[in-house]
Amino acid sequence: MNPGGLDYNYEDWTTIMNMTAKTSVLNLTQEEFIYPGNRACSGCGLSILYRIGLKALGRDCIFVVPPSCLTVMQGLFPIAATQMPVLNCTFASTAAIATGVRAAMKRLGRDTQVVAWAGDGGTSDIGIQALSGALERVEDIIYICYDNEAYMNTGVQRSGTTPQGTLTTTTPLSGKAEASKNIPAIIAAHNPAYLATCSASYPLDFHDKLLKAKEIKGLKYLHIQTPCPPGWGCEERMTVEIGRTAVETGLFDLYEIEDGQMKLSGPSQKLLGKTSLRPVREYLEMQVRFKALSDEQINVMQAEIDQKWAGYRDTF
Ligand SMILES: Cc1ncc(C[n+]2csc(CCOP(=O)(O)OP(=O)(O)O)c2C)c(N)n1
Ligand code: SF4
Ligand SMILES: [Mg+2]
Repeated sequence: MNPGGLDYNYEDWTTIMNMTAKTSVLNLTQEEFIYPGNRACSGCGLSILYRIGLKALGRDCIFVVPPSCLTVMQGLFPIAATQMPVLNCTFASTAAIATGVRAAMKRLGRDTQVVAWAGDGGTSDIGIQALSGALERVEDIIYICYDNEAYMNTGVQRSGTTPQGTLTTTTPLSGKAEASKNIPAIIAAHNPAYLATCSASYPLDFHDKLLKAKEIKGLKYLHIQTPCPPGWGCEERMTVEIGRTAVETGLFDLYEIEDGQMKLSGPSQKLLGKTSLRPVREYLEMQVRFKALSDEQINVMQAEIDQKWAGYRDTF
């Protein structure tokens, strides 16, 4: 008899869990692919998804990573945190190097997954040309962009994905003047084999999207929102709450695009049944970086979200 009074053995249990479509804490592998201890800040959203993402990717994979907080978290050989091979590259070459490594694996007759994992600066600004080329050539790689919405590793400078009005060290007075780039939309315009957005607050959603990506040929792009306490101006314990609030206010949407068809996923799809969402002000007030936003700017932001969701309700 198992604890809880359920009368089946471990093998039965494993079979039942493997039959469920989604990963849960009950059937997520306990195997770890990073060693305990790394140099990420406490509360780092990236570190949540890195640990869980590696569980989905498994051991037969090689990472290609440009300069970023991820390179710091991974550390340097021989005290590297990741148990799989990591190739550090220059910003501009990430997708090109991933292309080359994948070609080399194929030449050796190996099906090793090649995973480019870059920050928003490394993707939306400096690495976008190589990524666009790899998308156009339909390279068989996974590309993950973790979006902490600034150049965090070098001290919170504004990037292409930094939201309008955000305080950063290069936009210190009234916040970033320009609108942010919608990188998933730019990637979607390339018709990738698979595109998904994910959040550090929903790690198992990311896990299962990676499992799916592994089975698809062509370029798979995952855009993951990863709150960053020092860069966003919040307490470490707020990371998951802030990520969840971004989704529940309808600001950051979780979705997949396959064969050109967009589908809202789990937590975002549930919002379709609601007549009104949590106000975006709740998300903004949790973070010091939004302190320069005026009421007028917040109202504009809210109106844009409302319009987007009115469109979703008509479409889905
Ligand atoms: C060509 C080049 N320019 C600048 C740098 C300095 N640099 C290292 S990490 C980094 C920030 C990268 O930002 P992002 O890609 O968003 O990753 P994050 O630091 O936020 O994790 C910068 C500018 C560099 N290494 N190479
Ligand atoms: S600065 Fe931000 S992204 Fe970088 S390790 Fe710290 S919490 Fe993570
Ligand atoms: Mg960044």
